Amino acid sequence: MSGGELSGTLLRKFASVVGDAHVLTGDATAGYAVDWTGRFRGHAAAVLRPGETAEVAEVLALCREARLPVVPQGGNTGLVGGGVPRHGEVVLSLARLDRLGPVDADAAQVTAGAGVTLRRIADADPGLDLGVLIASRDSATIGGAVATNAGGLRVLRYGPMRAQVRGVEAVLTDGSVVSHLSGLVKDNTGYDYPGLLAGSEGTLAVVTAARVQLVPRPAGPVTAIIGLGGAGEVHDLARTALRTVPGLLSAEFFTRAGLDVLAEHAGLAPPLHDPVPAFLLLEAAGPGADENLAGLAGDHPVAVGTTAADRARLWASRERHPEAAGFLGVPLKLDVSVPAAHWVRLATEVGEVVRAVDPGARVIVYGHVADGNLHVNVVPAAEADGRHEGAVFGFVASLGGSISAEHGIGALKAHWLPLIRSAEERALFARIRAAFDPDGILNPHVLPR
Ligand code: 2HG
Ligand code: ZN
Repeated sequence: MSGGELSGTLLRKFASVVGDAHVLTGDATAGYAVDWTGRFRGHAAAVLRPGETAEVAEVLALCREARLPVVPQGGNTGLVGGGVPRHGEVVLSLARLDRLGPVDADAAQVTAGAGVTLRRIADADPGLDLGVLIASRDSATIGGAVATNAGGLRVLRYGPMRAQVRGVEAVLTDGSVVSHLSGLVKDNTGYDYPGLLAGSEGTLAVVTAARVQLVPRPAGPVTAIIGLGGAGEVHDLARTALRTVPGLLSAEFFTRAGLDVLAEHAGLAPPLHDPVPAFLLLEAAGPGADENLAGLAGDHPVAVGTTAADRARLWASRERHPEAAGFLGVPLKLDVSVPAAHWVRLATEVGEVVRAVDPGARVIVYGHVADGNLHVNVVPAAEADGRHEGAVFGFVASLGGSISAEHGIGALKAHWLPLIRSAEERALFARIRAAFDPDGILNPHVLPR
């Protein structure tokens, strides 16, 4: 069965599980069928909004019985089309699973339903914080962040989402619930399926809750934006910061090109008045953080913020970069990483690589310099027929890099997975997938089978 053909009987069965109000069809599904960039659009056969894990299990069992493809969706902040029903699938929205447990102060952990936003988890305890910080934290939910192994602005310090996960509860397509939420740090009792589900992009099981390790809230954070001559200087200074600033939390890169777009279209005030081409944002916490950052800036132009308001103002220059390309057109968001030694080449040459296949394309680069991760936002002038992805991913592969540093493969990159994963690896992926979801109903168009 495919989208648009759901029988009244099946819709009534769904409604008997989740309630009439939570089976959406027709126009009511529109917001669930497009990503926020507008790049990925589809059509949902129906949107189902269960409120309990048991309802997720019943709904999935019904979908399996009907061989109905399902796209799990959290806050719909993904950038690779992984949560959009591009082929008329049923959308399984986990937004209503929004129960946040009490913080376990002894373990510094909390259990959150899949629909809890990252902001709520970060704010759950005044002395603790979530190690993963992403710009979309007000909408992005923990289920989606686990399923995509979200990265973000503090990976250099705390690692990606997988590193924060101490356990998950998830529903398999046969309706069975697997749950391992005790949060033990040491627990060698079999396969680490929570680790496997992290980054599985909704292809193996539906994550309904996660047990998350929290980190001590950074004390006295200081944010600095340093103006530099180019990506080479950014890379060198970020390396020095990694070696010499013990409380370093973030090392972020952006350029004047992106800032100019944000100034023109969003009225963003530039952080520095000096006409420098490249910027390094550093954030550090703990004793000596401000002296450490001032020492690193040396004679370069620098803006420093220590109050919440000043830091937020400085961060806006970096955190609003994902919006910049959207002011120029419908962007392609390519998210790549390379070994540290090649990052400067990637950052300086990728614009030319894109323009070789589309001379009129606009390219805005920024990213997480300490992780070798660059965001290449492309606004095509020529048809978006795969030429941009092909050019960038081919270049990245030639540098020994990855075509997805943090956003996942989704639908956007599925075609290029063989560039960086061998036939043997992909065969193993397929076997794992078949073991979890033998009928292939979960996100069938995400990650090739
Ligand atoms: C970021 O680092 C996000 O800001 C989004 O990963 C990147 O929109 C993008 O391309
Ligand atoms: Zn990022």
